[in-house]
Amino acid sequence: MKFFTQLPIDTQMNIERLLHENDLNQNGLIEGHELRNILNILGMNLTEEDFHDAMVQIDTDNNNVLDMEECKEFFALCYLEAQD
Ligand SMILES: [Ca+2]
Ligand SMILES: [Ca+2]
Repeated sequence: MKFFTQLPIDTQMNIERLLHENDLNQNGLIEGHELRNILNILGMNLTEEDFHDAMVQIDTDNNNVLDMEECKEFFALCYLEAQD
């Protein structure tokens, strides 16, 4: 959680809400189609190739599932990069 905890608390809450609202089957994991929804909401329209790269980048423990912690870190990094 090295990036996520650097965010303002309201931004942390926004990211958590976004993830939970888009965890459509409420299994605590973000599947590919759920990630697509989130990226669309954020206005990030990635190509298939970039989308695949993002999924690989998010899955930091390489177990082929994206959990909430991994997704929080990814979106925190996106947010922090957008601030520069
Ligand atoms: Ca899910
Ligand atoms: Ca994972």
